[in-house]
Amino acid sequence: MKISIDRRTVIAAVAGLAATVAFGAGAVAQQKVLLRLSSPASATDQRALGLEKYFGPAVADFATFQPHWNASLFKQGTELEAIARGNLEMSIASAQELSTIIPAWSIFTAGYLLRDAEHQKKVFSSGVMDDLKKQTEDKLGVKLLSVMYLGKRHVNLRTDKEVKTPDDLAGVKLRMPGSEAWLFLGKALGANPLPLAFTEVYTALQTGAIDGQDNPLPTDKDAKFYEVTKQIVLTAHLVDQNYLTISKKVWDGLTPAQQATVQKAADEACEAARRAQLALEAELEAFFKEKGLKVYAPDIDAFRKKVQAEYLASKFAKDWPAGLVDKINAIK
Ligand code: KDO
Repeated sequence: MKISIDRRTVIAAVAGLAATVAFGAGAVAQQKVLLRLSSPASATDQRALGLEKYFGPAVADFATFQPHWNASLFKQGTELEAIARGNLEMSIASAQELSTIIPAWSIFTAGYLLRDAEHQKKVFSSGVMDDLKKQTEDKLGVKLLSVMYLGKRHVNLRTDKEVKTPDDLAGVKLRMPGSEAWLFLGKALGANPLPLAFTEVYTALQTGAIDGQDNPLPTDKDAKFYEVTKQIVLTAHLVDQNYLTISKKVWDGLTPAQQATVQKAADEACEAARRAQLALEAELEAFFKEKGLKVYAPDIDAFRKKVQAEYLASKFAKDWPAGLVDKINAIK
């Protein structure tokens, strides 16, 4: 039998095939899970770099990682609510934010509790936080994937009077992120805390609306706070941690293999960012001195004593799970 195919049939067949391919590709693309992350972190922050390099590509087979930096999608502090409402898939959350919804989280907002990056990582994976993590999933629909090291927070001032003890911070207008737990930390340090969004801090320092702010050295460099301040007091009052979070609903919609890939990618990205932050912390003192800032250690014992006493006597401590401070301290 002779099969004859005319030109029109060929064109129609090719067009049909093209449509099938296009539709097929579209269908595959549509099946990809969209993972939008919103954070006030800048695109050059080590956490952002770590996630873009190690998280996005590792999940690309089944998910589109779409980060929005500089709080360009959601305002700082509103991300958890956005996830809970199904409007956002991922965020970089702080214990301070979590404590506004689940008060027990305030334990991780206490100054001079976590000792360093290693301690922070061990505490996160030790099991002592399991109950808090579970409550966060159940009440908020937010799953904590991994812990992120932001660095040791230090006081950074535009004034040049030296600070040795908490008394020297009396009356100093110290910007803190806008939540009760953050403001309490500023007060515990001896300062007069003022709430302000991270994205507004540079201008507030420049204009003198605030006398100072507190952040880890890598953040001070990244946000260029050294351009508008004169000194960094190495108070190391908080080993700051953030958590890489994902919507529990989105997580539950992934296959077990995809969940394992997301978890591994999250851990690797956070580990890379942690190493980068630590390396920067080790070298930045010299950078700031070169820029003309005074960088020095105050009487850390005086700060530690005051801050710890303030926290233990605070209303926050009443919400802390019994025995958790001791368990955290016992992790070596
Ligand atoms: C800040 O607002 O000072 C802070 O350092 C608080 C952190 O918890 C974190 O949210 C961070 O900002 C942002 O990611 C910007 O780096």
